[in-house]
Amino acid sequence: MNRNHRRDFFARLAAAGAALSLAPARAQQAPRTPAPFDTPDLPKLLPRIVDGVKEFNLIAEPVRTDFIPGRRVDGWGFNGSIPGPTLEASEGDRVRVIFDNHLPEMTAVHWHGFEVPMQMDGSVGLGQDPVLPGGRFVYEFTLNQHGSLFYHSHFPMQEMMGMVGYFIVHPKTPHAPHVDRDFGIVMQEWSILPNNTVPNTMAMEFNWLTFNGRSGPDCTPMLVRQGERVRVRILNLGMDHHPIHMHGHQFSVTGTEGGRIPEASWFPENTVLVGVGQVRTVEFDATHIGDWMVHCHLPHHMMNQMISMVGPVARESMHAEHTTGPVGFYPVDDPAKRTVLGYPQDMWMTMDAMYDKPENFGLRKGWTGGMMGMMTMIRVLPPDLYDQIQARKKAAV
Ligand SMILES: [Cu+2]
Repeated sequence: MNRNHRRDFFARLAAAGAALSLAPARAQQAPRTPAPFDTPDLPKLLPRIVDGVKEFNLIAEPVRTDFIPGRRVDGWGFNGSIPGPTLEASEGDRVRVIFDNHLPEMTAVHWHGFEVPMQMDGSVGLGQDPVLPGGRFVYEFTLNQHGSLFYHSHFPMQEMMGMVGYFIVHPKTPHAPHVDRDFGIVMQEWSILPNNTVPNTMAMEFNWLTFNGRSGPDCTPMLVRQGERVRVRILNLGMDHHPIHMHGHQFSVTGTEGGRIPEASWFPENTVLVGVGQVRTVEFDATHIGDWMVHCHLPHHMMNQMISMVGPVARESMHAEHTTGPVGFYPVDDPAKRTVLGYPQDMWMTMDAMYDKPENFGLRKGWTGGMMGMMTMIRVLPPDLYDQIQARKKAAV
């Protein structure tokens, strides 16, 4: 029995209800229900069942949000959220989305990657008329596929105002090996000048980069108990392709926006390039305890509130008294060092108290200093700390 045959064999057994796992250490654990899909910092849109159809109410509307405390943004999203709430259904389901347009201009919803009748595709002009302000359109289709799918406005500037969200379609037969955690991240980029709240959708220089509508250090970390198997799905809808890097573990790319990759084609990486319009799904066994960064590796995407330097850094030589730099630059005591060309460069501001969430409990003092832009964490926790954080989360509700 080769490796793939063995996997098939176990998949069949698991489907038959046997509490089996490919990981020997977890073989005794039951049951094998799929892990819930978790998009930190984003809500879910729950359906009603109407005559056997999963019915969702989706509303396009202006949304006021904060990327970090104090960075107010007026964008457009769905049901009060940027990105929009996560929809979930299963392969074979019939779904109906009652869509209302509360924007001041026309729009529609495109179901990205869905194999649906053209009239349901949300491609305005070609497949349907635009949904006018105050208007309603009812989308209805049967899900004949599974995967990390998503929805978005098909008007490009509306995409850059924030209009995208996950629509996860779970497979009829769960994938093997079983994962204990299933996380989702939506990546977006924004150009918002200081003292403005409205994104400049035409700009090509982005100074705010977000995971699930937040920038580091405000991205709520993904919490994992040591030994668990983890899936992370990463969606990109912006103007740049983002190489997403994870510290502490190697992972396999196990899926794309088009579906599951056969295991024989998996390959190891620790940085996966997620192009615009794509989803990349990665999986790994969380064996190493630690607070591991997950971030875009483009240097400019690891920063907040970027503006061009017009101060000391742009000048050839400066007297020491003029080069102390704004608050937050790493302090240099030696006046001679302050005259080094190029100084200052990187920011160092720690704001741990501002991000005192249960999920951040136990992080090293000063952790906020290095977390900016498209940056979050996977915290692989020892069982006692994991339980302690869960208790704090419960107490905080
Ligand atoms: Cu990036």
